[in-house]
Amino acid sequence: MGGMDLEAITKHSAVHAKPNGLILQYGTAGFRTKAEHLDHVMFRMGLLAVLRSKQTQSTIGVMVTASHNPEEDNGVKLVDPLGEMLAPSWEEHATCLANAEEQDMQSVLLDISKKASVDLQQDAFIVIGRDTRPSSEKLALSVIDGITVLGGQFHDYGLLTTPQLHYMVYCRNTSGQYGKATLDGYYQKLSAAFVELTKQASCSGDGSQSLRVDCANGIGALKLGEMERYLSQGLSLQLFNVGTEGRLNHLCGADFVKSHQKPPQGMEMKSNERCCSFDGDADRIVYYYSDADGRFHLIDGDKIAALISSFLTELLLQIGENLNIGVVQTAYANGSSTRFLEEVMKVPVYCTKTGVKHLHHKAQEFDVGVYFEANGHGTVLFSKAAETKIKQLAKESEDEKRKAAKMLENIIDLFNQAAGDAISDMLVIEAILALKGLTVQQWDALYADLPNRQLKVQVADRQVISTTDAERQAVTPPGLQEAINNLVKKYKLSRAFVRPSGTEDVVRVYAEADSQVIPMLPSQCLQLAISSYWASSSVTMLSKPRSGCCPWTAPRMCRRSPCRLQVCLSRCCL
Ligand code: NG1
Ligand code: ZN
Repeated sequence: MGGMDLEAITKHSAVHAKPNGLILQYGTAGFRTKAEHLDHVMFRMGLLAVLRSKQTQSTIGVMVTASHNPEEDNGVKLVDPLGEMLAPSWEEHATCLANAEEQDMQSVLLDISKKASVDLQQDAFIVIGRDTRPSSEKLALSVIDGITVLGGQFHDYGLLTTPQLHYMVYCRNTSGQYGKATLDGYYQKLSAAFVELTKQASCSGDGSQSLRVDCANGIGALKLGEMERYLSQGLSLQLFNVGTEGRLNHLCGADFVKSHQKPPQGMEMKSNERCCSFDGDADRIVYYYSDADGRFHLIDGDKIAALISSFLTELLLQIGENLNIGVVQTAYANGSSTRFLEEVMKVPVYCTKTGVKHLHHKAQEFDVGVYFEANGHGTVLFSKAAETKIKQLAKESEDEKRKAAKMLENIIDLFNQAAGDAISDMLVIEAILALKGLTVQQWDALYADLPNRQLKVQVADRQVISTTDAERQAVTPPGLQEAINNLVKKYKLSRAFVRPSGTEDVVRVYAEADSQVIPMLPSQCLQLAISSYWASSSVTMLSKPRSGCCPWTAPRMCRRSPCRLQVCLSRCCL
């Protein structure tokens, strides 16, 4: 078949053989698992990227990273032409190709080409980036092997943050209109916008203090180090967890800080000084500080969205152009943040399913779409019409309006419009704090978070739980949602939900309430999930649980093996 050397593909594929019986799924953030199981997936994603590039007649990105996962994991995701996540129909192709047995590789490739109407005669161009994991370099070479055997051209950027790769793809597919597709282009664009934006900042707030950054022992350290030169005197940073000693994401980084609600190890914190943490591939950021009494205060993605939306709303009011603004959150957003945005800021708030592709998509519906996950992944998107209007006002309008429009113009450049980006978000936040003369404590005081807890549990089949209403309501097992509602209605401002994770083999439980009961709520919800599962299944328990052991632990208690919701409530899972 023209354009596909099937013999060469078979030969190379044998070098990247799939481990027997391994089945992987292209989840919300691509493939993720132990690095030693990923060689064949990388080779095959190289092949798939070529097909996607031929089909879209555009440059496609391949990022090798497992974000906030432990160092021994790795992963890969494809980036679509405008820097967005891979289209859903291609996620299915990716899963099919990754799981194909060696002898079926040729037919699966041909099948995808046919289904997606790929013109195999087209040229293909792929850009590749990788994080700092020890396994990433070799895995990126396997991607390249897949690209070249299908006749694709490529540019390997080497070490990049995930959002930098998204930026490169976006630049290349818009003929440089979005920016120059080089690291220098990225740093120049962001730093110029930051310097311009902060020119009018006063010296109030705590702008004169340097910002402490926990880099999760990941790529963020390297890239922030490179960027500091461009910012000259504009921003003073002190980097911690830069990867010279600790392990990636281990006891540090945005995910650790957010989920444990405590400071990372390896960071010296002085009271009331602002600190932030990136995750391992620098697409998430959370802020925090400890007060004079040593109490830790987390400022997560929700409060970042609140700060940014307040600032943008004010500027939009000043230019007076009726541009609409919307904030997009997920079920994990703290109820206080939603109330603050809706009731105090009077900004419309929308809830989507977990996973940035859902938020990104929804945010595209607005002139100004602010989206953040509570874990600190997010950005702001501006419609083309809004951008054109703002640029025009920045040139033509009278003084006050022009000043606001110019600020918005710089903000558009400072946000990464392709993906949530810890570096870009950090610069936006620092600029806003400086311009408004706000201290980190004043920012924190916008509203008080409701106490909340999350837990995750490994189960044999997480799909026994299915959800609706942006994952806020469980549909199965039957009776579960009702039981949760009955439980939480006893407490003020309380809410809880259970959902299967899209990236790990776990069920997640989230609860919030204005109450001391909060540490207990998630595990109570989990117990409800388990009892409703047992109530709805025909599985019979053989024996009473042993004391000290949870009733759902052992498969031996169940006649039907394997039972689908074996979970362990022992401390190891919580
Ligand atoms: P899952 O595993 O589906 O909950 C997690 C995060 C998401 C998103 C994805 C992709 C939570 C509760 N979930 O998804 O927000 O960031 O990973 O990385 O934080
Ligand atoms: Zn990440």
